[in-house]
Amino acid sequence: MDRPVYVTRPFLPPLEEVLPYLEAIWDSHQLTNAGPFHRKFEASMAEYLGVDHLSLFTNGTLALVTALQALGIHGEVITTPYSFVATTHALNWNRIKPVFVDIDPVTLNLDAGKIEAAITPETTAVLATHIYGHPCEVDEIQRIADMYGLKVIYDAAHAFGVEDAGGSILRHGDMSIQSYHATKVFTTFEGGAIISPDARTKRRIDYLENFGFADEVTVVDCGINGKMSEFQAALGLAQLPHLESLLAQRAAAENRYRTLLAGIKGLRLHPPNKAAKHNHAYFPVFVEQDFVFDRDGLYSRLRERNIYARRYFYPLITHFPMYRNLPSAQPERLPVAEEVSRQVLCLPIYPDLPEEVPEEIAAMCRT
Ligand code: T4K
Repeated sequence: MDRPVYVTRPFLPPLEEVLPYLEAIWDSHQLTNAGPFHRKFEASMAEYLGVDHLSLFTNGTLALVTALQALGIHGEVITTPYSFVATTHALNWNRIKPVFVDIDPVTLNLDAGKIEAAITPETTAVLATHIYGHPCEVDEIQRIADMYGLKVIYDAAHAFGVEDAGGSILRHGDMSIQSYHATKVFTTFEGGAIISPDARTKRRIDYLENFGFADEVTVVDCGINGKMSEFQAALGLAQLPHLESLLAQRAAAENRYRTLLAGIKGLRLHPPNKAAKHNHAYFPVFVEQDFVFDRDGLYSRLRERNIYARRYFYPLITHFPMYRNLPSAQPERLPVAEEVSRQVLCLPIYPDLPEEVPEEIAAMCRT
């Protein structure tokens, strides 16, 4: 490729659509602290996603750290080794012990069938990621949580706009978090949100993200500064009108890959997302033993052609020094995650992905 092709490329709304927002900010001098764009974007985003109680955050990681605080999670939390490291770091920041459980070989989400065996008297919650936007086994996870009195938190950083038959995937569990980072389907440069189940919980989240202030003189808890700025909110408002067409372009890119890469020996495609509405956020492929190269060989050959695929998620979180000595992090306890992590390569996918990219990758894989 003439120009580098990265795993993703954020959509930016035309600058002339953003400028009026900037002019209004320059006019009002309201830069942050729940200003008019923040309020409008929060309401618009909740409406778009089909949820009632959404609190904007400055990024997804702080949203997750705060969600765990708000729910009073402590002790041990059952979680997945196959996610972005922020999922587990958010537990660590709350001095919570992660207990890793293997993933399902098909969905690559936390294997609900293995949760019960990992529960101890210290377990207070399950933290699962809807990986690549594929919904977790939400009903089974809730059944187990109800039986053992556990909370459920979903890291929905990849699941922007994903819906199951009943509506937004974000309505499940006790809380879900989102990320609007530059690399995500929907971006405010940095950004995130917590989706709460009711207005009371949202109010508490709104206190917690603003140092715990309930009003000018009342601090109700040890909160943090997790607020989204007016600039980020303005970017969000400018992006929203473009979303549906961006999702359609992503779907077309995924279809192109599926057609061109079908039937290549040793190159396994992730099954299409079964969700009622999907966001085509990632396009992972899995390099098996009978492929012409190994996974890193394919990764390097693509780089030589200026195509920068990424190994999301390799290494596993359980390989990082702050987690690898935990008993639940031992490779023999996580055989599926270990194997998938060695095989995975996420190919570039974004709305204006040049058509030659899937063609070039397919041609290379077929040589
Ligand atoms: N939970 C999950 C499951 C997550 O995936 C994430 C974030 C979080 C929680 C935490 O949410 P945030 O706190 O981030 O809101 C990236 C992102 O930094 C990270 O946000 C994301 N997950 C993760 C999956 O990927 P890197 O280290 O791969 O990013 P980077 O800078 O290498 O970017 C990848 C490619 O994207 C670049 O090669 C080019 C393109 N890119 C990137 C940026 C930052 C752009 O074109 N423009 C840009 O501004 O981690």
